[in-house]
Amino acid sequence: MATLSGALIGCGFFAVNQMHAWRDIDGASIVAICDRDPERLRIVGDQFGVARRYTEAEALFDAERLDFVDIATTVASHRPLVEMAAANRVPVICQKPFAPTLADAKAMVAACAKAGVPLMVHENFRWQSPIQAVRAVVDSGAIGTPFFGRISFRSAYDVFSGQPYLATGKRFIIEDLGIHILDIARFLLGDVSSLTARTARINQAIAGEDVATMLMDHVGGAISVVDCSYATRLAVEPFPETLIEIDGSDGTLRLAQGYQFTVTGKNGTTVTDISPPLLPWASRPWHNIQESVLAIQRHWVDCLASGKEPATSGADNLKTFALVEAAYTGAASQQPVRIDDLL
Ligand code: NAD
Ligand code: 89Y
Repeated sequence: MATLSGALIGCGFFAVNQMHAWRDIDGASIVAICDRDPERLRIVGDQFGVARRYTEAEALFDAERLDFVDIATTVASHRPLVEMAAANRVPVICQKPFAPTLADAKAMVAACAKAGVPLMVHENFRWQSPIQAVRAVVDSGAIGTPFFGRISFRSAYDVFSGQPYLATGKRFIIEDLGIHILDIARFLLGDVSSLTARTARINQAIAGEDVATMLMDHVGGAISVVDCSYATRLAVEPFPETLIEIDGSDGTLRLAQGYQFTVTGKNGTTVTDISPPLLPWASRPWHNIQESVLAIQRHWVDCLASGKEPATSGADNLKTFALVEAAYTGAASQQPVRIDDLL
């Protein structure tokens, strides 16, 4: 396969994982990087041996012939940068949260569609190997038709030291983390017709909500509870594990802390350890997120080569983003929100 030439925009905290993953992928290479902060540009450029460096995205697009661009900045810059990629006819990956609002997200999807440019949101949690293993069991029919799910992320891990901006926004856990867990619920149980939400702020030192509980009706008939907290102190800190319970017509599955996976079907129960691999450049406890970065970036390269739409395309991500918007409006109004009314 010919090697695709990519550029990374945004060389901050999380982009380092993306750069490691690009180095592990045969079909793609990062030939240029961009960051407004010259110090971040220097650190990442030196660490990964990238000589072509830009402090302005316009200059990057003007000077480089690119097969794709990988946007790893924070949300405020996503819309202008995605629209710049579309205007330059460059296929684009954009980090989550895709946009500040659903209206922005729709405009970004429309801009890429109009330009005929592939667009993938870096919605990586569903690419964690334990989550893929759960989906494989659901698809196998071993537990029958799912009628209930609980997708849960509860932790007291200090995410603010690595990502200080998370403490300052009016929106926190749903926009930052819940977005992944809502996406996993869609991935496992299908699209959602209505959502009811409640939120709370337990840590008074931050601006946004750090606890969210959401109840969803899935189009296929299942009900799920998605619950997220960064205010939950446990005996053993589970960050960043997503715990999953699904009950089906013929059995159940449980993905418990420590990646213990129990499946009970018509023929009995199996218990397996489905811990994710620790990649050579990864470090605990982030390793499940880090392996999913490699997986989603591989998927992007496969999709560009085959012309397939990425699983978390911009169009797909609108359906996850709508759940985020519904959770905020529903928590404010204390009323259920119909998802079709938003899309
Ligand atoms: P960060 O602030 O550490 O890094 C962002 C970088 O982008 C900074 O160096 C900044 O100078 C640069 N930047 C901002 N606007 C720019 C512009 N217009 N042009 C060029 N450079 C620009 O942020 P982070 O913690 O690395 O987070 C980046 C994104 O990654 C966020 O959207 C965050 O939600 C997401 N993230 C995703 C995961 C995941 O698992 N998918 C995990 C952590 C963070
Ligand atoms: O930003 C978040 C994400 O996407 O995964 C975990 C995180 O880093 C902190 O909540």
